[in-house]
Amino acid sequence: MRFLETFNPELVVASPGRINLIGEHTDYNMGYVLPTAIERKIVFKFQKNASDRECNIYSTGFKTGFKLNLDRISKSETEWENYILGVLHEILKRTDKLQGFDCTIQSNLPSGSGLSSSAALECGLAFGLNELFHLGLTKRDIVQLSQIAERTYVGTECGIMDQFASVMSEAGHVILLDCRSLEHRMIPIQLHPYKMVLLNTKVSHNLASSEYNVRKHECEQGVAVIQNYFPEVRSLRDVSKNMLDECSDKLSHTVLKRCSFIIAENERVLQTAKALENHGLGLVGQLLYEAHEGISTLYEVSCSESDFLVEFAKTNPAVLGARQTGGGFGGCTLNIVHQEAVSDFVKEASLRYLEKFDIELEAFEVYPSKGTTSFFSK
Ligand code: GAF
Repeated sequence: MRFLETFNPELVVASPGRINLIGEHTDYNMGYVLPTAIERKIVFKFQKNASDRECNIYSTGFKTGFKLNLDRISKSETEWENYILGVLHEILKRTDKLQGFDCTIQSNLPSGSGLSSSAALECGLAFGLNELFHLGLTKRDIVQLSQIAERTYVGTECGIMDQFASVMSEAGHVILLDCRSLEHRMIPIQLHPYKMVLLNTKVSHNLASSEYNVRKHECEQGVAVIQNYFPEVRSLRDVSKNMLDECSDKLSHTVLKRCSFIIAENERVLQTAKALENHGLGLVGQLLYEAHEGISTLYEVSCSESDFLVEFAKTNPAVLGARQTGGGFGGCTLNIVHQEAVSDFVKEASLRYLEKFDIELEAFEVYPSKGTTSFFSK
């Protein structure tokens, strides 16, 4: 693209991916989650350009880019462009201060791996434009408009967790987030002598986005039935196990499984937060295994590759717990592994995984990291 010849960026933004320690699919059920940003990120570089409305976006990884006009924003046929276009659409609804800009994007965050490269892309763009043009958006605005962008332009009816974690996280902490009120508490996470290790299955089954929305609708179907008995219920977050038991024969087998998972998972988030505060890492590990069991058998958003890695982790006494993290159908498993055993664990897992699926496993340690950061380079 032409602008690259003279590109002289004035603002740099680092927009991180996230892991979720526990609390999967609870966000759109208005429950609790326990995520944190990681140090893998998307880096944006921005400059204002001379035009009023023309913008250029270039991805150095994909080696491709596109031009757009702020007066003619509409959905694209190219999926990744829709994350950008959706955010611009939402910003333009809120302010008329946006003007022409050029931007490059570079990532070391594997996409489609359950680490939320989507939210990093949306929030990093919104964060950068907010600084570049003094739009006056709060961090919470950035989180919320990014979520809406993903829903309307990409079509995933996502919850708020990923955007919130990418923007708001603090180093050394996980966020206990109430996805209904957005009240949150930073919980210090002391893992020593354990490490968090991600094993990337390198599969992202294309069921992921279609089945995601199906799960959300199944939960809503459950709520609609439960409300006949408990009218005060607004979402699965308000339903206890006893309440569900009372309505169980009115729910289809599938919807009952989905609801059971969400209710138990929500409880597991609160138990995990408590265990972290009491340095009960052993219990955290056990809850991770329980969560994966539910993800696989009740919510049915796992896959044979993730299940294999979690089962493998269970055979190693140096692993406290493991589960698939993120939306599902592949991506990464999160493992809590004793620091002295990490290298053998990764070696053995890689060998077994290669033998079984003929795929080279990717493994890396992650640390709870700070949310979006930026600096002006001029
Ligand atoms: C995806 C979504 F974007 C999140 O909102 C969340 O629902 C997650 O899947 C599952 O916990 O990452």
